[in-house]
Amino acid sequence: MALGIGIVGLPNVGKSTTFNALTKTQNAEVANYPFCTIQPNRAIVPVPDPRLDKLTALVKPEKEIYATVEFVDIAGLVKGASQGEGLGNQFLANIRETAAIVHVVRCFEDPNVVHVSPLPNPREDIEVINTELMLADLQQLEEKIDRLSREVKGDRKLQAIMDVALIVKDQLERGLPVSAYADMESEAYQALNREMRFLTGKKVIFVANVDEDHLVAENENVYVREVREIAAQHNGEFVKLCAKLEEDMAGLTDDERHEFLDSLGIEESGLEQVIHHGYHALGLISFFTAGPKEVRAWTVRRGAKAPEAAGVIHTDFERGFIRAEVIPYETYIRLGTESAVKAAGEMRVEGREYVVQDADVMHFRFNV
Ligand SMILES: Nc1nc2c(ncn2[C@@H]2O[C@H](COP(=O)(O)OP(=O)(O)OP(=O)(O)O)[C@@H](O)[C@H]2O)c(=O)[nH]1
Ligand SMILES: [Mg+2]
Repeated sequence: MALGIGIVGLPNVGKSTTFNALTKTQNAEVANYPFCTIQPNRAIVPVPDPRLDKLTALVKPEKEIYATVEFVDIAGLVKGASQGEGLGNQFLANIRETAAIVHVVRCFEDPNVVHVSPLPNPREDIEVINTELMLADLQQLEEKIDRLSREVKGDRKLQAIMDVALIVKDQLERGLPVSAYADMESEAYQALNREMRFLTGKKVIFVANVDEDHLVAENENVYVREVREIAAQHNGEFVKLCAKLEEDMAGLTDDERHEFLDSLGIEESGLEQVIHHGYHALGLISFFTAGPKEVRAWTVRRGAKAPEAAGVIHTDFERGFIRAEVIPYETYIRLGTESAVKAAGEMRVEGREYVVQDADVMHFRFNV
């Protein structure tokens, strides 16, 4: 299962350019007029992970398999989208399925690119999108509350869900996103969200799309600063990138790309940052499996115990879980091979209560 991230923003802010760069393909038509994206574009992309590469270099398997993220690129949203204005509304359903949102904000000035307003105005732009997302959530929730108010008479257990629904509705009416709800871990909220898939309940990664000149830290423009501030206020992640540049880099080899980034004084490409912030926002970590056939990265919740991690690979592994053999990543790299780790007595045998650590190299014993 790939982790899903939906890309939202006003028209012509660089969503499809970012999407194309992310997917290293050219399948989302990029054009200088609003509403260029008509059908949602989806792509599943590998999560770059230098640790996995290092492990692969040691193990020399037949295949190296990265964890994956699915990106969904939709048409730009405009004021009134939740009421059917523009083309955005019909695509919001595609965003509901995703786990997190990338909110692309225009921070570049280019008289040649048609835009809703002549100059970027991140605060206003973000506001427009957030309002539309909240209105879409509110609309859907009102219908749900109608249904619930009937159903709750026959099933008192639904009252807890109804209570949450009413609090969230009140919040939305006051202009607060669903994510402002205090107890998102509660069973009632989770049950409600499983059905509603609230747009404004998702983690957000704000992406400031700048032009080349403003990419380096010394030369940061006011727009970027504003997005960074707003991201912090919203408890969101923040990434600065130049979509155009990312797209150009998509054609380069890994080595060429790193050389290029070095010359700009940047460590990680904007796209790698988007993916990593996505992982972070969602509280996800990777663990690895390593054998002669394949070295592979898997995705699991931070805090997950060994049987849950086993279940990511196969449900049988979880059902019949006996134990996990674990080599911490650093140990593997230090000693170089699994047999060296075993010989040094550093391979650990862990049970059901073991909490998986980021980059653990794992092997599961099971019996079904
Ligand atoms: N100068 C400059 N132009 C950019 C940048 N990013 C995107 N553009 C241009 O802006 C225009 C729109 O880009 P898209 O990626 O299609 O925008 P979008 O957000 O997907 O637009 P819709 O799908 O219509 O909502 C294209 O002409 C891009 O080349 C950038 O960083 N700098
Ligand atoms: Mg587009």
